[in-house]
Amino acid sequence: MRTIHSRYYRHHNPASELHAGQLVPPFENPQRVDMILESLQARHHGGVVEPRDFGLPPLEAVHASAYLQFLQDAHSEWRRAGHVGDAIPWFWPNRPVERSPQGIGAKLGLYARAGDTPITESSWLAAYWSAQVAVEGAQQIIDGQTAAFALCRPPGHHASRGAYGGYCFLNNAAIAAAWLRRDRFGKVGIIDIDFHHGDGTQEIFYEREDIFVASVHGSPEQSFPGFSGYADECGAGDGLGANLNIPLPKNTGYRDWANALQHLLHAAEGYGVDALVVSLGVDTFEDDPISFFKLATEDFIDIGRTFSVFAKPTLFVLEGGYAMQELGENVVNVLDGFETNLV
Ligand code: Q9C
Ligand code: ZN
Repeated sequence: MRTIHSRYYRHHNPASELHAGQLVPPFENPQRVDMILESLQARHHGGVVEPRDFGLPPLEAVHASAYLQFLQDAHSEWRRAGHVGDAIPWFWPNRPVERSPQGIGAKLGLYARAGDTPITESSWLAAYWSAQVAVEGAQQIIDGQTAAFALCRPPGHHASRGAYGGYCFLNNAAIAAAWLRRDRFGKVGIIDIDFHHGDGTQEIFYEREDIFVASVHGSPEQSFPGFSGYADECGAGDGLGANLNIPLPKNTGYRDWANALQHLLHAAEGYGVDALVVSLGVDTFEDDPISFFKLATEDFIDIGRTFSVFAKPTLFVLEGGYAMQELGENVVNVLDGFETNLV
């Protein structure tokens, strides 16, 4: 399958990340994409193309315009306030906000859902093109490709309609799903297999019946984001029954994890989805530095195979995965598992 990729991924490159009370080198860094590109090339994948520029409309279908404006202005406001380096939030309202804040400090607290995602001078550029990569992938599915891989960076599934965090600014998978839905497909499914609960994606589509969202992830009692991802979150209003969560405990291995994925796909089938967006995180890997599942490198081949058996137009959208040494192999294993089953 074809890979869509933008060279602007390098433009989000923060100096450090707030992790367990320390500023450490970011887990989510440009080298991740380098590793994946290297494996794609080594294993002769179906070519890498740059996205077209679809502009702001696909982003505005999913995100609030005040939020998009904030992302574009945040770092210059940070500098105008006399701050140096990357913009990192340090206080939060933690209550309903009655008036829009004017200072950059308060704005960061209003729009950030976590302190782990610095905003640099060119983060917007990288996030914008990451989203365009996802839209281009969706467009290729609309134009008749059976599968495509959107090599997005920064990732997206923690970004909600009006908030960033968990390394995410724009919800690439949600933007792609909304694009697929608008242009051609009646019901779109998002299957999120990143280790972390896709809280942003869940929130964006929680009341919509035309986009089915399902996620398997580390249990909220034990892992980020911690405020959502419980099994009783089933959607609301028109979207009741269109959201499905399977949280799993520490040290879950492939057998249990794969059963959960089967369950998600079975539910998506029952719901009648006619295209799939896969939020593809490989931070379920046993040696991932910030996660606690026990999937092995070979298991990712079987994951790809499982999606190919589902036999719907499928867009893979990259999310997390931080074990640098095996990252490329794990990701390409999913794509290979998907493709080898087709022959
Ligand atoms: N102390 C994705 O995989 N960071 N995001 C918290 C842990 C949260 C992961 C740091 C991890 C977010 C796309
Ligand atoms: Zn993750």
